[in-house]
Amino acid sequence: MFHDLPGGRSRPHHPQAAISARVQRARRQHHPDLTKLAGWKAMRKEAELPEGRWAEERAWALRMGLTGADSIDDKSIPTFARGELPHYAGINTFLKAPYTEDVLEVAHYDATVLGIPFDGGTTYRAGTRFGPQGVRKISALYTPYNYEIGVDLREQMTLCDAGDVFTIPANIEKSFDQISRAVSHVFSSGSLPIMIGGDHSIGFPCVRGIAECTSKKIGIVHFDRHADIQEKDLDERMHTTPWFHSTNLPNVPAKNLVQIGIGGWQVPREAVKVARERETNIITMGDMEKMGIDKTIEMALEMAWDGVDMVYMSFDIDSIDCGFVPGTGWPEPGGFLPREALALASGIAAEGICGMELVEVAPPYDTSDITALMGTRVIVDVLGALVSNGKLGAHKKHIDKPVSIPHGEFEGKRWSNPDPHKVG
Ligand SMILES: [Mn+2]
Repeated sequence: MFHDLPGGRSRPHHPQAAISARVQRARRQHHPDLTKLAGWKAMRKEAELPEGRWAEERAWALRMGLTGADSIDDKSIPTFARGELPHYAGINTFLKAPYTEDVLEVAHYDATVLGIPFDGGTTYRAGTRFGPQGVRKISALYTPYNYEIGVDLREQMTLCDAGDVFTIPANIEKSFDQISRAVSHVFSSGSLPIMIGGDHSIGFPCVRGIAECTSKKIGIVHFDRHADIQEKDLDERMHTTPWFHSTNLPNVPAKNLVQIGIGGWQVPREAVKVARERETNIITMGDMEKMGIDKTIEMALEMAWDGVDMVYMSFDIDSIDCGFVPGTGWPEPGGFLPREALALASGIAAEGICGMELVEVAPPYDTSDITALMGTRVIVDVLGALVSNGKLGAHKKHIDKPVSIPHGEFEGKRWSNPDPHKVG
């Protein structure tokens, strides 16, 4: 017998019924349709991925790092750690990508990571000058493969790390000029520029660096809790101002600026006035929650891409709830959950981007590298989305005004003076 419970449910009343309910449950569990799960599909998809680059990397590691000791059975292990393994060893670049010490070489890679260690635009607590180092350090944790989307970045794209821009700590404008110059060099080469900040003031020189290499129009998708669109803050172009100056550029229309996640108690009213005047598009955290992730992506893409040729992505790590990203300059509760942020960033990247920045990671306030790890994850998820949607390199056809920056002349080899000073 079953007692009817309020709400129409019933529960077994005597032992016999309880046993039959258990049997029924057991039967249901005998034939689950695993093939409907992403987990099942992803397991099969891995078999389709090539492994040639991984084999090449191991062969290269043995050549660079010499063969390992006789006692080591795995003959792919070198004496000197080179390449991906072990994850705790090595001189870190982002994802242990090749370091293009000669920046002319970035042209040979699909994407280039560029560190921008600058926190002179910070209006509360500084520390993002260590952002590139923090992100690179924890990025060594990752393999280039993602199970769920079935992508192996090492096999399916080429990535390099061009190191950092030489910023000038006490001078925002000189730093901006250096940053624009560096970004324009990478963008002109055809490689996709991926900037790791640095505070959000770098948004303006990054966009300017791209915008000057093209006659085409650029939209911006901006993830943040803050609007960052006032003209000046504390009398300078601080990290609260990048979109005011970016949308002053002739080929960066304000109507194509989409700002996602804005809200809380840190949005200056001055910024709101500018957003209203320029008719930018603000989607609050609450809007995103009500519409859902897919609808938010759809709406943001529609507004950002309306009448432009390419879209730039700016991701402020503080758009994520500060409980997950303590290492940032202006923490604000009530932000994205990590999985929401990652899904949104991937969804925007799926249509292609002409460059991206990941800003406001401040390692001095970080705990267990979690903020830097989150930043790493945003970048690799964007790369994964670009690869899996075939959008890597889509920006190249819009480079119609490439810049060329002369290099200085230097004879000889660094650290090996053929005529060293003799002591005595
Ligand atoms: Mn922010």
